Amino acid sequence: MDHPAPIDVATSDTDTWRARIMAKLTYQVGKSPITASERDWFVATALAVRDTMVDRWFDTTRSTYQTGAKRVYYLSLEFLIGRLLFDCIGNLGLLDPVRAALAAEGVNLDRIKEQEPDAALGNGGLGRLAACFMESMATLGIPAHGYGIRYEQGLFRQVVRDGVQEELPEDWLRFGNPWEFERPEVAYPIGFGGTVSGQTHPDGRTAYVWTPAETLSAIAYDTPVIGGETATGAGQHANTLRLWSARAGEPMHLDDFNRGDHVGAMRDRVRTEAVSRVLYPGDESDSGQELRLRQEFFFASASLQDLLRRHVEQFGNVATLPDKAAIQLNDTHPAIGVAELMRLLLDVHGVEWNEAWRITVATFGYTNHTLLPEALETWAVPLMERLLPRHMQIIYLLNGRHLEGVRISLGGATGPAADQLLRAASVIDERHGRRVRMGHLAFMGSHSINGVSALHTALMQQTVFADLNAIYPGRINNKTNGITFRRWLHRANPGLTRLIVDTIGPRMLHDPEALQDLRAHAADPAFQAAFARERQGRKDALAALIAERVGIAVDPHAMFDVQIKRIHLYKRQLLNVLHAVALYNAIRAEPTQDWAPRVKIFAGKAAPGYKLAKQVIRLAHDVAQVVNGDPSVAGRLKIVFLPNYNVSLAEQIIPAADLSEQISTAGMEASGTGNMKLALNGAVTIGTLDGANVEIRDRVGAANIFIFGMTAEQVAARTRRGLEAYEDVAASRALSQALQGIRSGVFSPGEPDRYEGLIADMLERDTFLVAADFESYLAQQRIVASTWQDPAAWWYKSVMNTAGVGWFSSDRTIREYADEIWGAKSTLGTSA
Ligand code: NBG
Repeated sequence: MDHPAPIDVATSDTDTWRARIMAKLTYQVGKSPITASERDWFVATALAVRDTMVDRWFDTTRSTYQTGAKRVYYLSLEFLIGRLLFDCIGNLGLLDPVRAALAAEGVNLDRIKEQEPDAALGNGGLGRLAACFMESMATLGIPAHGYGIRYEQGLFRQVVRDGVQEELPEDWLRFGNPWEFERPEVAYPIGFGGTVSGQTHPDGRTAYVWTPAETLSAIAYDTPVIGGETATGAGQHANTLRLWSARAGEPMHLDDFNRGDHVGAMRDRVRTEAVSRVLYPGDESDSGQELRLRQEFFFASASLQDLLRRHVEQFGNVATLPDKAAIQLNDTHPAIGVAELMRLLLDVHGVEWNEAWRITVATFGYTNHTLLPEALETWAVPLMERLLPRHMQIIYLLNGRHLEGVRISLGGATGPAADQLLRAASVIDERHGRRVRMGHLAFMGSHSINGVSALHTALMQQTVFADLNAIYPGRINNKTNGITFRRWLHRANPGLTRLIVDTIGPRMLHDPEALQDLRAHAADPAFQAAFARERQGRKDALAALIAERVGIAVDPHAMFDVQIKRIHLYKRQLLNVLHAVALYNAIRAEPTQDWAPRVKIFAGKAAPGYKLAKQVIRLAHDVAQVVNGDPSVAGRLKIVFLPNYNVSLAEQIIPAADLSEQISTAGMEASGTGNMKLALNGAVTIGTLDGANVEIRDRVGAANIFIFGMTAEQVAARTRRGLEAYEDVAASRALSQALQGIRSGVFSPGEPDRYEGLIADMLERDTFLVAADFESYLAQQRIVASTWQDPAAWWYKSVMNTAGVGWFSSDRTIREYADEIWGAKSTLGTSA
């Protein structure tokens, strides 16, 4: 027998589960039920559940080998996973027996769940999307590996003291990680620096040999990713998330060690292993640090070596790589992989240049996640030459051939227009010191380049990639983002899910489009009441959490007006805070009016170096301090900032949100995914026509969403005209008053000019058009308030949102990637 008889994964027998968990507690955690802490129970439960996944995992791997199925490789510097316990138990369909087994020991599953630290290996949308995609690929039975870095420190923990964000390390591995398997034998050498030499063979071919100055090892850690419920069962397929950790190649300087200098002998180890120590905390922007480039090459190279080894072992020949492997680049972070695959094919596998390029382009796809100029990654040529000399050579050669093609397409035309096109199309940006444009490299090296919403894809074609799109037509396509409903509805909101199943049947659990059947119930008073009751339960729970975390008492029956996401000027939390100030002024001016009671809830982290974003956090706190303490608005307005936003906190806020704020400057939010999660749980959106909001409107109906503000086209026109905001401010009494209040120190009495910088930024160049959109936002917010006061109208819209967003399931998104980009097929139902 080559492995033990499989555990009966399908069992839902409580006693069996009780025995399994007890065995783990006793023999692996080494505790008795009397001394076991909640963490010990969590670990024992996780280990018992992991055993159940392992057999599925082996089955999947075996059948992928035996059927010769095509594999998907998802390369991402970020996986924002959160907790896995409910994901795994729920996807296996075992929540009830595991809950009952623990209860029999006097242990509460919902409490031990809190013991699991969030795996926060990402900053925001891009990283969370990668986690949803991994879960959907497993559910759909598409053979896939996620590849990333096993950061020892995830995204920083945010604490807010007197309104000021501070960053603390997030040591998520402190107590170990029960989900992963360390694979010390899976190790690849990763080189940096050194020299390249060419040797000309008798046949005239030149072979290049890169001799790195420094080599470290990438060690694999594997986590099984189990699929969820489908029409034919739960937990049927398991994929692998393989994360790399850096180890110093040579253990130590032996000469130093022999001389007795034991510390000196370890000196390089710390530096080398820093590569997988910490996640860069900037979202949408890159700090251009050498360590970041080292991280990118480290994980791209390890992943490519690993997948090439697997391919050659199974299929014998690299020429068939594009038939058997699809590699998706999640943003440009792994784009150096284009040059690394070329190097491996040319220098290691001896493939000739044109054939290597054919293989590369046919294998890679690239997803773009932002158009913000500061986020388009570039690396200084001297840095690249020093760190990756062979790759820089390859990039020059690629660029030379690419520009030659452009020249030919120009049909010999010369002059300023031709020069301009060549400069724009070049992989090397010559404008501010020579820099390698990673977006260009990813574009050239991929057969598919996709945006993440219809609007974003259209803008990609018109702006950043307009030239490359003309040179390589037909490569750009759209794949509107999605979210996994299993985490974001079924597990996060079980009460609402039960109500929906009781109303329209269980098909929606594996066929999200079936949610449309709810439309027939949207106007039914009895259903509305039941829907509202379920949501009220979650609002009561969130009110309790707010009291516990920040000590603010909120009315759980007030409208919960929620903006949760990274703090960024383009996302315009400032617009929302200014609305809070305007509302505060209005309530005080007319205290006897029938105001719709509101609680404004904010959560989100600012990049540590992003000063203006941190100012916005502080302003929200200052305004909250004054508003929450003013008895003249009591019962009508409260403002809450919940610190340390992460996946687990999102799971608690989203089911309790009434109003979803998606108010970015049109054209700037590539898609958004929080917008989808909130609408799915019945929040009504107030938003601009930006990112996926446009498609949400199309699906829930324009009458069931509150749209305001300039369109992307109007933003572009206005930006060309100039961005001064003095006139817009003068035209809005509410805005002028709000700004005047802030500037006169109403909210920062000890320091009236605390927000001068923030306000000057808006008045002098309102890049994000806060002032220009303010009146239109205010007008929609008034309509929101009056709708809230008409419960039948509100609940109708709310139900229509849940009913309308089935299309935003990441299962749908992944099917589109699989069919249209990867050519990968589900193996469900194919027995090995
Ligand atoms: C983000 C965009 C979001 C989008 C996610 C996922 C980055 C760099 N970009 O709008 O801002 O939803 O990517 O595609 O995180």
